[in-house]
Amino acid sequence: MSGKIPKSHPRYSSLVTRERLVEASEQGIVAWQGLLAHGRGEAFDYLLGEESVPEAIEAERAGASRLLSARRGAISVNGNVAVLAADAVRRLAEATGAVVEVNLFHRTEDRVKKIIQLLQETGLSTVLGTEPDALIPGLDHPRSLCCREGIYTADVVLVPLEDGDRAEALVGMGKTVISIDLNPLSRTSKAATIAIVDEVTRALENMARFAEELKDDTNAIRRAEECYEKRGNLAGIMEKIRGNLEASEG
Ligand code: PTJ
Repeated sequence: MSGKIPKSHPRYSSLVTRERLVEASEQGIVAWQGLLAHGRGEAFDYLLGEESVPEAIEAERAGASRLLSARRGAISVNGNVAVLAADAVRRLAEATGAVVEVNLFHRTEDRVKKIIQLLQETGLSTVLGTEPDALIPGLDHPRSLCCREGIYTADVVLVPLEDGDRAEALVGMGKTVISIDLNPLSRTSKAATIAIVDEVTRALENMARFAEELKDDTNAIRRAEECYEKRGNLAGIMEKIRGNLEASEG
């Protein structure tokens, strides 16, 4: 399908990404609702200049460092994340030792299996999610289902493209929550301990690179964690959006 999009199109890569997500919905990997979520993300990405702004890079370095210093790290993966960034998830998991767990809002067992297969095709040997044996307290939808070996006992959880109430519930369990969400105003960004406002493919690739670079440098890991201050970081992101809007007014 993406072969039909001319390479000369000014929005080529964005259109190819959309086609991949549409194909993955037809294959039962991405939820239909995931297409709507992607459109919302694209709008915020546009406002941010479709690049990883310095505030995002700083949060990505802090997030990768926090996963490296975790007692038990977990990376939660849904349909959109698997299609957009499976290989970066593998690299990040390998560099940090975090476990990968499929956790879905629109959960069906068929989707869980397909997403695990997609992740395993990158070379990831263990992916949790098919046999949840614990519940996140306070949630009455399928995202509460999780694995004791994974998200349930992790002290640090990375939640890309999340719905806000699970992020809040995980923080309520005393966990450090790292979110990736292009909407700086979302409940997820507000609830997270470290809120990365960046496109998920870029964000996970940057995090994987930072984790690979920093993994043996405990001083650099500590410095990256200490440098991050959420309120100032999100204020910088809002400033960037404001500046881009003002610049476009001419
Ligand atoms: O695969 P499932 O069943 O778990 O469903 C996944 C979705 C994404 C459908 C589900 O979690 C959902 O409905 O999420 P929301 O509540 O729509 O929130 C998704 C958030 O992710 C929104 O704030 C979007 O702005 C943001 N977002 C969408 N695409 C991207 C993104 N952020 C970063 N990168 C993206 N590519």
